[in-house]
Amino acid sequence: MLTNNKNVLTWVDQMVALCKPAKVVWIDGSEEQLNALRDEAVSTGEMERLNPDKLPGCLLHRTDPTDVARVEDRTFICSRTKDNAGPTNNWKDPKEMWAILGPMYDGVMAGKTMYVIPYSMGPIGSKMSKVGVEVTDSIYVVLNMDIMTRMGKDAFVQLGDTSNDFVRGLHAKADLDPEKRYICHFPEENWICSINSGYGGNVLLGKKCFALRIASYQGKNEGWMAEHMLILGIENPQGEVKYICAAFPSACGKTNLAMLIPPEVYKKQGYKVWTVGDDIAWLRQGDDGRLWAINPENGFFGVAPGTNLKSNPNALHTTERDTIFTNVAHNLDDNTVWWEGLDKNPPKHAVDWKGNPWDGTTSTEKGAHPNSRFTAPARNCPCISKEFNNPQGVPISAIVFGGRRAKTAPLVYQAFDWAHGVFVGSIMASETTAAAAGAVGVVRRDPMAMLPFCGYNMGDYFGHWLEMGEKLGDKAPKIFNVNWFRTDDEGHFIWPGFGDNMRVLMWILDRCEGKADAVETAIGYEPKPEDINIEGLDIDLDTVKGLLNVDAALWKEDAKSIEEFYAKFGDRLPAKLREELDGLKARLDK
Ligand code: OXD
Ligand code: MN
Repeated sequence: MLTNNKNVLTWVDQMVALCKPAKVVWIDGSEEQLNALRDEAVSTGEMERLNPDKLPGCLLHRTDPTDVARVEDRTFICSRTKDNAGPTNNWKDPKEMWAILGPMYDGVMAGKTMYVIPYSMGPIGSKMSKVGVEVTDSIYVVLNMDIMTRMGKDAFVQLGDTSNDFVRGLHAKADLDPEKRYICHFPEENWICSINSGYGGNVLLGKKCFALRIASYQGKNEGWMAEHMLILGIENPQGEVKYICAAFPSACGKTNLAMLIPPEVYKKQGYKVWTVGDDIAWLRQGDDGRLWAINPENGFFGVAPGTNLKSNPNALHTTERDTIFTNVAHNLDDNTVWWEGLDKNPPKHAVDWKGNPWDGTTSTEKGAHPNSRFTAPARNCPCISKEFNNPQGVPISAIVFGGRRAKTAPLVYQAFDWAHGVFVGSIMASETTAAAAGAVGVVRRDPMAMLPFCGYNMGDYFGHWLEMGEKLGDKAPKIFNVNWFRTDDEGHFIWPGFGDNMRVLMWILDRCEGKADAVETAIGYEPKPEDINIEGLDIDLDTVKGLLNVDAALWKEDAKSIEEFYAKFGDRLPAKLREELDGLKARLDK
């Protein structure tokens, strides 16, 4: 036992009585204990040790082929009333859900070991951090939680001996039956239950389940925000660093933006970019009135395919040691890993993500699953911010929303004020691409990129955003929207993206500091085209003008779709947002 906290001890006793494991192991976080677990996982075949010279400390794992991604249709918010979960979440009455889950957990760990994982989301010692305890029957979970959180006995020190403010997480792999897979959240009880999955997003309960779904609810009650946002710092040649938070729907390049390499024009002047986080931000008003952010995580759970020396060299270097790879291809020639988009040399002698022999030089099948992952410690990242462990977090100058729009949204625009910025975030959307099944060009609304992650009624969530703005007053960060994905008539991306996105972030920071002018349009403030630095790029001023073009007809169409989307929320939609929509329509008509 690593704690005297009776709330923890009682709960763990209850979980032992329910799951009936043969053995209980408390995870203290020591290297000794972790090494023994690594050895055990390797000896049972759960994991494979990779080349110790090329990938020291790295392990490979394959999940069940039916268990490779988050399962939104099996994810539930079990608040006491359906209204509290809102129209965008699956809801079940907590009692009904327990009636389903209870029998499934009963004896589920018979003959197995239960690992009790104490962990802190956020730096130990920070007032912004929160503690969770996850019990699981999976060593893979323990080893991933070690990378993704501050795991071990210090988390119990952070919790203290009497507090009951910890998130309970119960995970059992059971028999991985997709029909019986449940990812359930009980926000009013501080509880998460996950069963029949071994895939990261469903079982590393500190991440999406706690740090977004439960934490968003806690944040609303406690006056702070848990957001699906990266945090990055831009250091100018004088050594001053300004921080930006940015929210994008899944698979829009958050990790790449968080770790971007400045283009030559900025590099030569001495600008640097620092990563604080790539997925989640917890934001709180500081004593100085400004908004401060921490990254509650301690590592990166990134998508491997497409990560390469051009798209994201920093991510690639981050994965060179002490990393867990999941569902990538295993190169047997040198016992390393490979994925589509890593390089042009797929291995000949390999094992694919399903565990079958695979010849990358001839096979038409993919070697790595499109959602294969690396779990890598933040400390490995060459551009990790020196404020990463700062218990105060970092002060935020700008909040950036973005989506994937072929024509509608311009490269960048600024909201008129905070409330308008909340409107801009609430209408965030992406168009489906040919890469996904289903119709192309269908608009999916994903407000603040939180659609799958908001743990309560999203109408109330918008209300909470508006309240935060009132609290922050003139100290509030400025809010922007970006779109890297405008296409020409042949469907090619016009903007180069990747590191060059910094050119847009620079205008954003200049706006925050009152150094750049803007043009007022119906949708917000836009840059003057000449204020986007295109030195060294293959595009000219006319192209920038095109990227900034606002097509009123398209926006009027969009306003109709926003109207429909808003209708879902009924009277839980703050009146202010309806006013913002009316304001947009009136401006478009002018
Ligand atoms: C993620 C996601 O895995 O947003 O970060 O889906
Ligand atoms: Mn994410």
